[in-house]
Amino acid sequence: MTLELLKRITDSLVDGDPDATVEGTRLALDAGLAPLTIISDGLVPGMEVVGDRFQTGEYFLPHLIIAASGMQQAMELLEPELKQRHEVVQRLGTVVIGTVQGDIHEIGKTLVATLLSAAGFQVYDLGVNVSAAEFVSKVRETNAGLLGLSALLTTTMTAQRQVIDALREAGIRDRVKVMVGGAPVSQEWTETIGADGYAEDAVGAVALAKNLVS
Ligand code: B1M
Repeated sequence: MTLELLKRITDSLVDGDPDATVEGTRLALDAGLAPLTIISDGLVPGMEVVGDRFQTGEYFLPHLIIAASGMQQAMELLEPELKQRHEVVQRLGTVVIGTVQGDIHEIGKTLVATLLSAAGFQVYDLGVNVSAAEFVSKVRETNAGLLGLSALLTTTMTAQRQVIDALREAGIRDRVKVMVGGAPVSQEWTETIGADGYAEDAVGAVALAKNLVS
């Protein structure tokens, strides 16, 4: 039953049927599945198949857009559940997060922001296509101890380095820990650009954030 429900969600993304994605997500929640299981075992595998088919030329941009719309609508259902299940008693710290300039991929970044918020961080999500100057300005304004930079394209991950350089130029690099993530990002890249930490997924990002602020 559980596997069937998760497969139904995965298939709905691959088939480009956002209504079925939302319906499957609602059924999975009603059946008592944890929101994180629905994301990691239902939604993410579907997005991976869509991405792979795009890469091999079997799918085109409209397929990506339709699948992303299904995933986003499902996330709207799951976000309140994710937050509700982590009753927050104290603020762990302040995080500014966004997707770097030139990059409009928002699903992974938003998932990271949601889980950080659910874990007890005060989160300022600047959205997508965020310039280095905007990141610097928000870190200053909020006095955030942590900055999260998401990049999904090999062509935009270099903007993560530009943000770190901009923090240094603004004289506030030592006041904020920088964590980076996104599909093309690696530990090696993190060290190359002088970031403070890298997480492969949203759950890992929460653990890393707690570690960096402790
Ligand atoms: Co785009 N896209 N896309 N896309 N897209 C990828 C990334 C791609 C790998 C597809 C492919 O070719 N297989 C490829 C990049 C290739 C590369 O650079 N090596 C690609 C491309 C080429 C493009 C365009 C250039 C296509 C074009 O126009 N010809 C274009 C670029 C637009 C731009 O940004 N300037 C483009 C556009 C789009 C859409 C707009 C259609 C849509 C995004 C819609 C939206 O976000 N609102 C889209 C989508 C949906 C994808 C795929 C299919 C799925 C991304 C996603 O949402 N995954 C993607 C293929 C893939 O990843 N398999 C692809 C689900 C999400 C939960 O995972 O985002 O990886 P992810 O986030 C994870 C981790 O990475 C990590 O945690 C998250 C949760 O576990 N993480 C962090 C992310 N940020 C983090 C930050 C952290 C820590 C962890 O700390 C701060």
